[in-house]
Amino acid sequence: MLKRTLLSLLAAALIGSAGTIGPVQAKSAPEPELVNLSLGKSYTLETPYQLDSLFGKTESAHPDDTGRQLTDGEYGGTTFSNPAYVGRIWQGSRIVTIDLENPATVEDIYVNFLQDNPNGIFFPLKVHFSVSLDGRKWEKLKDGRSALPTTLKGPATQKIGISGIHKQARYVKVEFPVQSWVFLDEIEVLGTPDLSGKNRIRPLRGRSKPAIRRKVPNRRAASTARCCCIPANGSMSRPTGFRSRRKI
Ligand SMILES: [Ca+2]
Repeated sequence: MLKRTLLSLLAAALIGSAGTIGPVQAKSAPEPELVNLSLGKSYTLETPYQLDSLFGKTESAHPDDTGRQLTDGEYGGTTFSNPAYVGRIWQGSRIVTIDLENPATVEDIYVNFLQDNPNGIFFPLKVHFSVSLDGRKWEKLKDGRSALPTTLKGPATQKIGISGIHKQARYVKVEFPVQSWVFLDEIEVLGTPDLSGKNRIRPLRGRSKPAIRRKVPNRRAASTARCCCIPANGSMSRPTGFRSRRKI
C-alpha cells in the first residue's frame, strides 16, 4: 500500500513538473540595431524672430563653423570654448530642422547640451520634438525634459531627448528655449533605415508658442560669457576671426 502511494506521488510530481515546462516558447525577433540616421546630414538652425543685431553678433563668438557641427559626431566635452560647441544667446528659442534625406523609422532623438553656470550657460528645461515625412505636415511628439537642475554649477553635459517614437519620418525638428546662453554640440536621431514605423502623421494644430524672452537671472555671469566680444565700455567690437553671418 505504501509502495503504491509513493508511486502515485512520484507520477503526480512528474505530471506537475511536465506541466510547468509547457510548450517551447518561440524565440522573439531580435531588436533591430539602431543607427544614427542624422550623422552627417544637413540641417537649418533658425530663430523664430528676426535676427537680433546685438545678440546675433554676440553669439557669433561660438558659431556653427561648418554648418554640420550638430550632426558630425564630434563632442566638445565640458569646455564651452571647445570649437565643437555651438553657442546661442536669447532671442526666444532655436529651431533645428534636420533632413535625413530619405524616409526612415525614427526611434529616439537626443540633444547634447552643456551647463556651465559661472559662464552663464544653462540647460534648457525642455526640448520640443516633431517629425514629418514631407517637410510640410508635422506631428508634434512629447517633450524631452532636463534631468538636471539649472542650479547645478557644472560644467556638466546631458542628453535631453525622447525614446520609443517608432514613426516614419524624413525630417526631424528640434526646438529649445534660449533664455541665456545655450550650448549644444550634437543631435542624434536614432532609428532604422526601413519603413517599419507607423506612418500616420497627425498635423500640428497651430504653431507652438515661442518661449517668453526675459532677463537673465545671473547678469554678471552672462556678461562674463559675452565679454569675449563686448568690452567694458559696452560698445560692440568684433572679436578675432569675426565673420558676418546671416545664417544663425
Ligand atoms: Ca558635433
